[in-house]
Amino acid sequence: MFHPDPEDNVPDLSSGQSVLSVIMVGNIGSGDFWESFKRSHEYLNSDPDPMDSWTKRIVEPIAGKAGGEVLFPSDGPPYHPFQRWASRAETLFPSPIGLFISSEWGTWHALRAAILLPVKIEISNTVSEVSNPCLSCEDQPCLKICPVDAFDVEQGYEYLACAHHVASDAGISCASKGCLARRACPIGPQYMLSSEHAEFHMSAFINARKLMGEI
Ligand code: B12
Repeated sequence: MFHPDPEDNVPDLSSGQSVLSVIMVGNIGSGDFWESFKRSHEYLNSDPDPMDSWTKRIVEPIAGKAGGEVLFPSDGPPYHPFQRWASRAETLFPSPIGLFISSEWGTWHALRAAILLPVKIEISNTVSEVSNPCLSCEDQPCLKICPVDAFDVEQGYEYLACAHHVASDAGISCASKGCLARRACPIGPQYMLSSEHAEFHMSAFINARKLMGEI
């Protein structure tokens, strides 16, 4: 949770009230999150974007009871700066592959929703002394392993090169177990997504690119 500053670009509530607290909702790794999702009717019925609609069904009533509203990472474009907001709520750092990283669970978190509240909730955050683990990572395997060099510190993330590779026969490892670069990171391997969970996101990524006519 965090108390937004103007630079966070948190919009007002639809009533015009200012947002005084933001609760970030997400998952770290697969675990119970993935098992609960797999039991949802959204997943079992193969709804379009089932994780988004499942999250919406669960989180919106909770926010509504507290007089709040919910924003989702997929709202957009333009997208809300969920990575920035997550790094205001937790100690997270930018990694060279664009994903944000924790010194504990690596890049294995994802954001599912942000609950905006018109009240200021007390936060008992302890000040964290940890620094960005990427700064002391000499080998940087995440930047070396991608077969199509989709990650370039200067050029950024070449997502079309990534998508073409993942959709090809040569990209079967990324498609079925998740991004090779993300898996090469030495931080928090115990939080790595299960193959089934990773494959779900990779196929959503590829199907969206196909729908857009990009690959
Ligand atoms: C558009 C998008 C994509 C596009 C990227 C297009 C492109 N040209 O880069 C596509 C569809 C390709 C994509 C793919 C994936 N994405 Co994406 N994506 C987004 C989305 C919806 C919007 C990003 C955005 O434009 N934000 C707007 C800006 C203004 O927000 P911001 O927080 O201020 O931006 C900060 C970061 O973007 C960061 N940043 C951005 N690029 C870079 C690059 C470098 C080098 C660094 C250091 C920082 C950095 O700096 C900004 C300032 O803080 C976000 C959700 C969201 N709403 O943020 C997810 C999000 C970033 N994606 C996420 C993920 C996990 C993925 C995938 C790994 C999913 C998968 N298939 O498993 C893939 C593959 C990427 C990979 N192999 O690394 C997660 C990241 C979680 C994390 N640990 O950081 C997010 C937050 C979604 C979520 N639900 O959690 N994604």
